[in-house]
Amino acid sequence: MAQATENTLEFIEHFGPHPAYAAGVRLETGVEPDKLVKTHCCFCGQQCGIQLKVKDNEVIGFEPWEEFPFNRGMLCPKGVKRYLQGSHPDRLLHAYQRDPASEGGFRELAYDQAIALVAAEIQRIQSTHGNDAFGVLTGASLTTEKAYLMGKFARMCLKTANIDYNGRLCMVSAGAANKKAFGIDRAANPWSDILKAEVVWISGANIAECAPITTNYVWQAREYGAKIIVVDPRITPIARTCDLFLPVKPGRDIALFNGILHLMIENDWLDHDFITKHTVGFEAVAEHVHEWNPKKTAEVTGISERAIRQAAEWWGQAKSSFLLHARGIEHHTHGVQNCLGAINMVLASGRIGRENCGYATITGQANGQGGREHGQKCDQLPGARDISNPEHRAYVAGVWGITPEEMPQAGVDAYEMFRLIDRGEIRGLLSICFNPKVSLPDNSFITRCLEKLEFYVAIDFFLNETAEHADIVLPGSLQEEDEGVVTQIEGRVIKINKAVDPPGDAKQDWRIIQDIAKALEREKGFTFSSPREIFNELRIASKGGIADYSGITYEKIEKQYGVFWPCPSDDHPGTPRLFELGSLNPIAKGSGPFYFPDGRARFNVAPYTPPAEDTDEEYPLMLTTGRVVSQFLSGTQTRRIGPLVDQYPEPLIEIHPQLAQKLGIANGDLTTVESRRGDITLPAMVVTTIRPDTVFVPYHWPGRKSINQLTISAQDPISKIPEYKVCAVRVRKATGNGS
Ligand SMILES: Nc1nc2c(c(=O)[nH]1)N[C@H]1C(S)=C(S)[C@@H](COP(=O)(O)OP(=O)(O)OC[C@H]3O[C@@H](n4cnc5c(=O)[nH]c(N)nc54)[C@H](O)[C@@H]3O)O[C@H]1N2
Ligand SMILES: Nc1nc2c(c(=O)[nH]1)N[C@H]1C(S)=C(S)[C@@H](COP(=O)(O)OP(=O)(O)OC[C@H]3O[C@@H](n4cnc5c(=O)[nH]c(N)nc54)[C@H](O)[C@@H]3O)O[C@H]1N2
Ligand code: SF4
Ligand SMILES: [Mo]
Repeated sequence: MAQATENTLEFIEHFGPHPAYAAGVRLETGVEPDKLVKTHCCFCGQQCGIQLKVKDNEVIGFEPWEEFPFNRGMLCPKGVKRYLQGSHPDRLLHAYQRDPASEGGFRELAYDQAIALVAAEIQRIQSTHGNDAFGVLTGASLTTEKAYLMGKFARMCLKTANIDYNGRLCMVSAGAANKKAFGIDRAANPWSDILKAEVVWISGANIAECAPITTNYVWQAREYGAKIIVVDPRITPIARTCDLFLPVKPGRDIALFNGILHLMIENDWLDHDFITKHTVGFEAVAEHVHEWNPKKTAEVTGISERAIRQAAEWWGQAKSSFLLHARGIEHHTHGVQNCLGAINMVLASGRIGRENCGYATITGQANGQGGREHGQKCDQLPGARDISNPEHRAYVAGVWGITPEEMPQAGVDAYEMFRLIDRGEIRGLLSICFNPKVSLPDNSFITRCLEKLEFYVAIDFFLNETAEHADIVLPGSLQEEDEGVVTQIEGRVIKINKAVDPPGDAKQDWRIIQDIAKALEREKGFTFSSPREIFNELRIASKGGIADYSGITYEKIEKQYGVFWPCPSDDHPGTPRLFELGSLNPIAKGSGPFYFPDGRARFNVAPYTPPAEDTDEEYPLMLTTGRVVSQFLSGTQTRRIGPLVDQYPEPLIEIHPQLAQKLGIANGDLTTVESRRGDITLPAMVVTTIRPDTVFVPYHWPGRKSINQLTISAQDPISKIPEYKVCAVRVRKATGNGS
């Protein structure tokens, strides 16, 4: 490793030191707090319970919150260190206006003046080019109240169709597949159903690094004797302790799911009673998977026939099971089909809707679940309603006090919005809680688009890399500076509690949005005085929808440690497990547990197609991208937390020793990876835990360290998720200083 350290240092010199090391953060040692606030972690979708230690309006540390049932006091490194971001010197305390003559390219501006400028520019652009010429990009780290308000703000105040959110890069493939198969988009089970499952199947999820508390559930299942099956091109930490590892070639998961179903049918490992009574479409799927014999499946997936047969045997014969997947199968141009393939396997087994029998996608962002339910998606209205459905439009318009005709129709997805910017159809943009310059694929295109905007306003608590292109930056709030609900990984609605006030001129995000509405003289509908008021309207707006929150209150959440939706009335306790046989749902009106008029789940034929950009002679290797445990998403927050930076300072290229040797690359060597869109030079990390035909790079860094310079902007035709998990590249040892 000596060489790795040396080369890494050389690399750091090349790119300059980390701002995180400059942070003058006050440490918690020996200070007695004024109060402890029970709340949740601000980072991933598991939303671990945590108690924040507060002294003099500053979060100075944490205590475990052992009673919170999901994590029982456990936290991962990010949760432990999150308190270090609040007092970071980069925290935005004022509004800023772009000014190339000023240091850092921005000058401070009075908050009210900034709001007035934003309103004037919105008015100018919309009156000249039409309402849709102003776009809104939002995020799923926002509380559900804020997410709801953003959807309402775009449709009712700005009257633009063009709003979408960063969950477009995250949850939409699973969401679309769940809707197609079950009629509802939520984890089917609480995580306690993992504990006694006989088989736990994990596809494309690096749970030990990305859903660390879930690892504990899986390990407990193993203690009870469960067999753990992991499918990933990399031997991730959870794969190191699994019973069967299937090293799938990136982009080939449907073939595997179809191959397993083929063997289930061949061996009659099916729940015929469940299939007959509670599903439709099995015959067509059975016919389709007929061709997916083990030989063909092995050829396409790169997994041995023996391992495929073993997996099918364990899965097929189990009495109870839980299938989990995450972005590894979803970040694909056939992400929806991948998820449908997984669901087919679950439905054929009949193991869903029962104790210890479950299925879920692993939600990513803090409010990845709640953020995808209440109307910040381009085609959606609150309660997971459909913006193109006349009844849904009429209901929500009624709650908002407008006519359905006044409500815009569906807009376009987040990536397409950039294409519209490129074509001059969108000229102004407001972004909140989104860093597309780092997180979208082929991001040199995104940078070009940002420079084309006539006007761009960003709301954040740090100046993220996208906001560096803004004309106006407004200082928003950190999670601990506001209250509201989020919905975590299991579908449990929980409450974020306020620990401190926003510092300086920083404001709670919902206040900023309402200030803009007021400056536009379109205040009607935007005069809420608290998140609770917004929540109470959201409850009504969601009533009767699939994501029905109408029976949830802040008090009920506190009393029950969260409430699982749907919760359609005040006396309803919530619904931890969906699809229980004998249960009814609002759509089925008496006939069955799935969310369709006939109460039955749908099998869907999931045909295999290769990735959008397959390998060839010129670009013979596959690049896949993802995460490391100590960094979060585009890194805006975690790259400012010194101890997390120390844990994994720079992106590294994971490469197998066989490939490294062939290319003359040693561990730590600066190495160049090149795709048709761009190149990157980083130190190599030679590991035996990756397929020799694949390289992996984490994506949490900006600029020349951003792997999204190389990724492809091809999207799934249904969900519009980008294909982050596979594109074609070539790899070589870097020449000169690596630039
Ligand atoms: N530490 C940390 N935790 C996080 C986050 C973070 O940024 N950092 N982000 C949160 C968010 S928003 C999300 S979406 C989740 C993401 O959680 P995960 O989806 O678990 O994380 P990823 O690293 O994106 O990808 C998961 C795995 O997919 C594998 N993979 C790549 N291609 C394929 C393929 O074709 N098939 C299969 N089967 N596997 C493949 C990768 O090798 C990787 O191990 O994590 C959440 N938690
Ligand atoms: N190559 C590659 N790219 C990927 C992925 C991958 O696996 N590979 N994964 C994709 C996935 S799954 C995701 S989810 C996206 C995430 O991509 P982004 O959403 O762009 O990443 P974030 O870092 O969450 O950016 C959110 C911004 O919101 C700010 N923020 C956080 N909370 C709040 C809040 O409460 N209020 C306000 N005002 N601001 C807030 C943060 O400071 C940050 O600047 O990245 C995607 N990009
Ligand atoms: S990042 Fe996720 S696993 Fe880690 S403490 Fe926060 S919520 Fe828990
Ligand atoms: Mo995500």
